[in-house]
Amino acid sequence: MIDGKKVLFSGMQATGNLTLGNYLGALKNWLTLSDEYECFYSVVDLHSITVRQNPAELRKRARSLLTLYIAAGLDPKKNCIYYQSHVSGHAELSWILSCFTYMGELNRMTQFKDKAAKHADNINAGLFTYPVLMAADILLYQADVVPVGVDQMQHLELTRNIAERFNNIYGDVFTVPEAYVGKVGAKIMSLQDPSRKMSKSDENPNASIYLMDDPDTIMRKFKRAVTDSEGCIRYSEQQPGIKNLLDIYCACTGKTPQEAVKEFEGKGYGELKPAVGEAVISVLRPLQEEMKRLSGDKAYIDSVIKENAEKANYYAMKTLRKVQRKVGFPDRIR
Ligand code: ATP
Ligand code: LTN
Repeated sequence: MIDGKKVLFSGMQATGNLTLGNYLGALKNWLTLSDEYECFYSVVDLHSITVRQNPAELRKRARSLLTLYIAAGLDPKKNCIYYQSHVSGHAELSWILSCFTYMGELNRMTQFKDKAAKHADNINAGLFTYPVLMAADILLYQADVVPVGVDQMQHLELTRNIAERFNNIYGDVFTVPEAYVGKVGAKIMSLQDPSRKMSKSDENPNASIYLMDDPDTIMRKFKRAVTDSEGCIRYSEQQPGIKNLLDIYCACTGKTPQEAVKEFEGKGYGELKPAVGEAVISVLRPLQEEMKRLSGDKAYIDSVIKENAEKANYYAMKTLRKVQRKVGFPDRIR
């Protein structure tokens, strides 16, 4: 609890260009939760280097992601928006927690298996212990709730297990967090292969809508989206391509799948696809305009970075000092 409010933590990696999946699965929920909770939204750059990065590129993307959080509507006066690398407590707590995490647990993580297969030439220890760092992110702020897409549920479950294990040994140190997965848009699929999630690291640019895509590109990608030969519009697992388009449509318009199916009754894919495109374009337009405006305001963004890193450090240190005492590290002499 901070000032009588429950705490929320979430983060995104500054790797690749953000997709509509990131927006609908994560960012959009962050906005609706931001009044109710004391929020920490991090650009998790420590996580990014688990795969090889170009330094200049990473710095640029990290800044643009931080700006995007604000452009999406998160007020940095109310929400703590900061770079993970500016708060050393993340790495310090991660080390401690890694001594309370079993190899067997990490071996089961599907994201590690996927990423290891994708980056077979660089299966580093950081990629393996990535979920421990994520647990540290969350537990450092004593977060009650963590909004994520469904793909992160396994990491959240591990975080809870680590927190409970630690608490069982040392008493009530950590708040055990709950995941928050939004009802719509929790898993947006690739436009080219609806059996895979839309991912910013997909090599095929037509598979994903990027948040900065212009309206023509968005429309073109939807028109090319892979569907099926059934020809009718139903919300069913048997038609994953159409279901995905309806999910996107609903997440952007606030309609329910039933309402959407009714709206397109008797219509063909040729009508559904541009309607989805239009819905996405209207959601992204204000975001893109705000992004352009904020990117030009260097002094403002710099001030957000500085002030919020201080705020994050304050809360992070409070937890870290407590944990260090509990495990038996010597007190500092002042
Ligand atoms: P990559 O595919 O490169 O591993 P990513 O697109 O999954 O990256 P992350 O930074 O790992 O992006 O995820 C940021 C947030 O967006 C997470 O909460 C994740 O659950 C959510 N998210 C990512 N992709 C989707 C998707 N297709 N649908 C819904 N939510 C998603
Ligand atoms: N692992 C997450 C990003 C992430 C995160 C977090 C999300 C790192 N730390 C803490 C929520 C809370 C991902 O790959 N999407």
